[in-house]
Amino acid sequence: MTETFTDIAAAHTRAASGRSIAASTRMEMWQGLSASVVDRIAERWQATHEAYRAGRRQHYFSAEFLMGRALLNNLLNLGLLDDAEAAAASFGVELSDILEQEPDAALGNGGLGRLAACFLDSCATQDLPVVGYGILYRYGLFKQLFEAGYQKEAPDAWMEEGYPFVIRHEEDQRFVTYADMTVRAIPYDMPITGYGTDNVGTLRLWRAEPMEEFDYDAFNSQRFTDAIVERERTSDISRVLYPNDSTFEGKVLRVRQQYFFVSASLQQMVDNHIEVHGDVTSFADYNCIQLNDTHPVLAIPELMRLLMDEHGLGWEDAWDIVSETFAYTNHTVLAEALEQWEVSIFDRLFPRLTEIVYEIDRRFRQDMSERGLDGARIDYMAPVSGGKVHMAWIACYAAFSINGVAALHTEIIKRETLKDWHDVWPERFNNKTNGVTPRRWLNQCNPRLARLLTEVTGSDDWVRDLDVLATVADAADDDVLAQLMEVKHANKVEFARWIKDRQGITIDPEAIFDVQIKRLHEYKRQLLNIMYVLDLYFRIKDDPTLDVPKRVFIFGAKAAPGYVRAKAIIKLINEVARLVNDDADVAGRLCVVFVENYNVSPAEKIIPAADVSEQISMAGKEASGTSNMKFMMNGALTLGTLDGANVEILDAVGEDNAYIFGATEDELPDLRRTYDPKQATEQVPGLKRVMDAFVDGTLSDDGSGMFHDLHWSLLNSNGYEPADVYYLLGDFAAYREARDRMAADYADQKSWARKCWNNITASGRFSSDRTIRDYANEVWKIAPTAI
Ligand code: NBY
Repeated sequence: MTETFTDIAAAHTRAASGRSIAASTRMEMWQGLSASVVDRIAERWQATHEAYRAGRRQHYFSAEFLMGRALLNNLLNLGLLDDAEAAAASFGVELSDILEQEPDAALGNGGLGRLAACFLDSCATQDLPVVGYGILYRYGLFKQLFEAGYQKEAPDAWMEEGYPFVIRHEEDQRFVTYADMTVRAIPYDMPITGYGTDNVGTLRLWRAEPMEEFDYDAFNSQRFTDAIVERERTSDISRVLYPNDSTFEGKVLRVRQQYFFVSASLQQMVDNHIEVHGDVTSFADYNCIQLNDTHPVLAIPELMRLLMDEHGLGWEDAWDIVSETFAYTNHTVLAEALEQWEVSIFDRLFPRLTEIVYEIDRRFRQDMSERGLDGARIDYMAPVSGGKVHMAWIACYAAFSINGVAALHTEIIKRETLKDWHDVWPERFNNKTNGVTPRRWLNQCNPRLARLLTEVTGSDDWVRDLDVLATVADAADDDVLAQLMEVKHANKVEFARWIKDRQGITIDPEAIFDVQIKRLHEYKRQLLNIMYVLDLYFRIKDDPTLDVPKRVFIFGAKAAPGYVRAKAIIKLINEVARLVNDDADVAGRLCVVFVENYNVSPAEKIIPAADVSEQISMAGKEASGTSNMKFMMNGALTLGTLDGANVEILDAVGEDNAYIFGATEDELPDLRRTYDPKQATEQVPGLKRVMDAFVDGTLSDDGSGMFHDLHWSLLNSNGYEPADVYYLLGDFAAYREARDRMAADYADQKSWARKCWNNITASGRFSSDRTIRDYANEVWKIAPTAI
């Protein structure tokens, strides 16, 4: 008798609960179904390991992987959704209720970490021999709570109730040595299934543990607590994800984390290579490493150390291998984000690596002076200068490929951020515009639209090849457009129910859903967004007969816990929400919703319901953006500046299908020269009223002064930065014009629907499958290897 999926799921559920199915919780059912999925793929996972072992392979090093939930994604990839529905039905519960039990694996901050997750999905789906390496943080990105409108942080103990999707591999442990301690690195592997393939990829996450279970001598002497404390010091390394997404923080524990996962991963890679190919000399022929920003750049000196100290190579031979192994991706042009570690920290933690870094520095300086660079420039570019180790400079020197994440961003790093390197090695630079996986961000999160697309294109081929959608760009007759609007409406109804359940807020699905979801940062300009809302509110108060369409303004954003001004903006949005939502004069016309604890799973509910995608960063600051792509795929129209990948979205859809406003990156320097925010405040109608509301008691910051600070920063220079660094007041009028026009256009539902369709069908180039194909062909030089 063959066992059905239901039998297997029931067995695993009973194993998880130790009780009957009837007495098992939905959480235990989630455990049972998840274990059944792992059971189902184990043989293929093993076969994939073996298929990739001897060939050329790619290794994606990232301090962050923002995976979100795994169960539904795996069920869809494996074609097990119906089986899972049947299992849930036999348990007497809804599958959706079981799925809602799953915590998000939030091992990342935002775009950078989520990009890594989309990339793994695309690698698996395209049978590419790629493994991701990172850290199994015990605490993921903090949980956000609102108290009186303020953000509060709570720990996210996401694995506490057990997590079947990571498998511990004790036998593959490595030791990582610091000057003051040696720790065990234990790998936990997460299977990465692809859509429509038998291959199963791997994400390897390392966890730090003490060398021995207990220091028994200390334990049995008078030093009981010392022994416990020592154990904790070790486990600290993988304890928590640092919650900064845009500013460098030179904490010792952070650099320990970085060294921890790159050292363990490299040791394993070198060991594997020797096992298969005999010795290290051919390492770079078979291995390539992509560095996701500078967080894993310690891998460069660490690989030097391993090749020289552990495997007997001389400097030149080791450097030849290193300089053919690494490729580096830059994700930001913000100066405050660039990692620069105090030499003294390096010296204290890993003296041998410090020696190696100094030798890289010495040779770099010599190399550059032979090329005729002047002393000042050499000193600026040097790996070590001013008592700091410059991680980006080490990356640029050692890597054979340096890429930005959108066309505009790549041009900016070539021209400014990394100009000196581009002058010396222009051939190293290339662009890889980001993408997002259409499995999670369309097929999975928007089943209604997925059905429509399958119907119109005649098959579900688009799930693996999003370019297929372009073939039906002109196929939208009135019937298809009507169906598209029905899909959107149904998604909005569903979102309205979700937010009602979650936060008790009632919203009207007939209104325009206008959404900005991303980390809270001044450059992303959530403040500009809420200033528009305030202005619109005052306009309606002034003239209740004003003919404006109903609007729901949706925000989702976490602020780094130490980013005081970002937290002030959260408080401000919440206060505007209170003002607007409590005012009977605008009831039914305006509503502001701040989705608490924004994360991958909430994004999957919000994006399919969105009409308007707010992508309003100051031009030149957002490297790419990826939510812009998710919205486009789901039929929301972009309201944005010419920044990051918005430029390419505009290029893909044409200007009739996007709402673009504001100063461009090349205009800003000139505009800035004469820019006077005080004058703008006086001259732009309505702007002063909005600014005054920050400080005249209309909005309360409970006497903290934080709204005064926001007001002040828009109008005054602090000596380091100009007033209104991010040009909110300069772009306000253009933003309002575009946003008003967009809202008015919404009234013509058929023409709006056609724009949505044009966005969806033009989104093929923003599939991460395309991005990954470009990396695989142009940088990694790897080929699909189906099992
Ligand atoms: O990377 C983001 C960019 O802002 C966005 O434009 C781009 O689309 C995305 C993917 O390329 N950068 C980002 O998310 N950065 C971080 O999350 C981050 C995290 C940690 C640190 C710095 C940045 N850190 O220094 O610890």
